[in-house]
Amino acid sequence: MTLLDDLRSPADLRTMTPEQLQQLAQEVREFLIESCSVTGGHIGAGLGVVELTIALHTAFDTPRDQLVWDVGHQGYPHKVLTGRKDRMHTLRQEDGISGFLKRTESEYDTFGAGHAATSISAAFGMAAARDLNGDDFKVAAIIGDGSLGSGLAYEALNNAGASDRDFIVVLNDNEMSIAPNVGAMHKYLTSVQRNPIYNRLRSALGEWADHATGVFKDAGALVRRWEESVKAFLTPGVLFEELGFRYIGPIDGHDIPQMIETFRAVKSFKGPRLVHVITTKGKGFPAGDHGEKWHALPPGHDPATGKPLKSSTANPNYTTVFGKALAELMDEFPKVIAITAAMPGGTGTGTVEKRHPARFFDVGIAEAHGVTFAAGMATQGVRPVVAIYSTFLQRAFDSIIHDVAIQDLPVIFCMDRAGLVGEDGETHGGIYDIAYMLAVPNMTVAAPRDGTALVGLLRTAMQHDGGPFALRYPRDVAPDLVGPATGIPAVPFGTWEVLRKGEEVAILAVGTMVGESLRAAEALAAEGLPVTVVDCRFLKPYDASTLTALVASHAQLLVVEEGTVVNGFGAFMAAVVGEMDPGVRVHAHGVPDRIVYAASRTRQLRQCGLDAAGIADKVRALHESEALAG
Ligand SMILES: Cc1ncc(C[n+]2csc(CCOP(=O)(O)OP(=O)(O)O)c2C)c(N)n1
Repeated sequence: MTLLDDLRSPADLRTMTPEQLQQLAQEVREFLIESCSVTGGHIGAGLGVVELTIALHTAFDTPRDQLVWDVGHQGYPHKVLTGRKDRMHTLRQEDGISGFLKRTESEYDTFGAGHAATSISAAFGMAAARDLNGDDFKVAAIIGDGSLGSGLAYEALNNAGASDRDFIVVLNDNEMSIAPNVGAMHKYLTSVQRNPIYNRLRSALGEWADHATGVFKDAGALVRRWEESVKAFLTPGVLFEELGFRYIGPIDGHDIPQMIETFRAVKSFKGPRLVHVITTKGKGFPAGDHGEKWHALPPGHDPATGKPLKSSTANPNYTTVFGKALAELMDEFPKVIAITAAMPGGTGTGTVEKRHPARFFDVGIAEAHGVTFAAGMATQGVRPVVAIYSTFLQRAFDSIIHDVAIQDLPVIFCMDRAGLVGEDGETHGGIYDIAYMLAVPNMTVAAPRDGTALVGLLRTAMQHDGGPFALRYPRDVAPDLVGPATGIPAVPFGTWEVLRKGEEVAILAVGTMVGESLRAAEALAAEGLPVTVVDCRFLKPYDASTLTALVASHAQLLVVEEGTVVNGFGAFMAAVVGEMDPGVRVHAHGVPDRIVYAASRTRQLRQCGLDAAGIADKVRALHESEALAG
């Protein structure tokens, strides 16, 4: 039996010796490396905070004290220590435990997350409610240095620092976002890390002053005053101090006894305080602590090297197609630049960083800023391509309307992970972008059915002499092999393509749903039900002449989209067709109005009826209802 096998709850940690806690850290690390090699997952961040998690649960009285982890991807050690070790083999799977933290999963998960930089706001809200309720537990937000670059984090610090509430922020500084961190805050933290000498002196003096008695009492007060007056010049955490936080650190985030001692002391301090902890992302991974490489690993990898056990022969995914095409098209379009919000690898824009470094901008985890920054560039004749996942672009909705659309600026939005995203689950689902982009005046909205169409539409967007242009594409392998961008023509603006002609029912398919609809049509044709299939690659502006012809020749239109059915393309078409010919029925078939939880993307599509079988079922049902009505 190991210590980890014996652990029943975090309360057990509080009875362990420092040596046992150290051994436990080793066991947790080994367990996670092994377990994630089967399930896959975000291993890097968790490996970096094994000791920090142990120290927090030891020093704080969890679950009474509330720990609020930012993003939640670093929560694997927290899961293992809070009774979920035996379910780790179900991580990120259908009906399994989440890859992030989730209130319904454990009383220790105080606040659900997945998006970055919410922890300080949420934790400060909890502290405010605690005070209103007359409670006295502790609340601590644990946020990474990458997420600290986000506007939301500053808004929260600004709000909390002006209060005198009992409130703690733990800054987990590993110098990494997913990629190496960027920005002035990062530079500042690095300089703080490298200059801990004064801080140590200050802590020692402060402690002495606090405990000075007798003849030294006056000297103690003097030291306190000196500390106050010089700290503005010398304290490493002066920025946080100026924001109203008492700064403690930097401390070694792998030294469990030092952290426990610090957190215990910090618990007794008053007002907002920030503890700066230095950790190494991916620590202990057998192949080295390479933070970015081990950020996330696929299911079925070699625990020693991180390499997948099965080699993949599949086509490249849309991200790869996009990144390569963008870098190539930028040779032809000298005014185009690329913007990422801390995800050069995830969005494929790392290719631009290599090929056109001066035309590549990583703004950090700052989606709203990234969009308004793009708007500013667009006023100067530059054509920005903003590559942000559909789910994270939600953060920038106001910037899209207020800064881009109202001024009709030619910003190109490339929304990767649009649609169902599989194992990352409900926090990362890209199912709202059709609804939110269609609602924006001046916005062109387009979706490719394959990789070649993605490149063609990207070219169309770069050539388009108009306002903003949004392109959505899925977390999936492209169904085709894509040639060099130079050989791929633009897709004619605002057009649809009729791919298959049938009778009675026409399927208006969007992006990923084109292939599924064609497969459905094939099955239906074999049953004597020939249906029309249209690739609606432009959702807005829609192809009015093709739509008019379809309305004239079909009794029913089935709009199929990998996005929420509420206010999506189906709803849009229903309104348009209702005006054209109220006799034609329009049915919206998309992601139902419910939360779609983690499962493989294939399973999620099945659950929503968004695969060939589900689409064919829908057509059959329409046909039967028409036959009954007729
Ligand atoms: C709003 C938002 N944008 C982007 C992401 C993608 N993302 C997940 S983790 C991460 C890096 C977080 O870095 P940091 O806060 O330093 O935490 P660490 O991974 O180092 O623990 C990013 C960019 C996200 N989760 N949320």
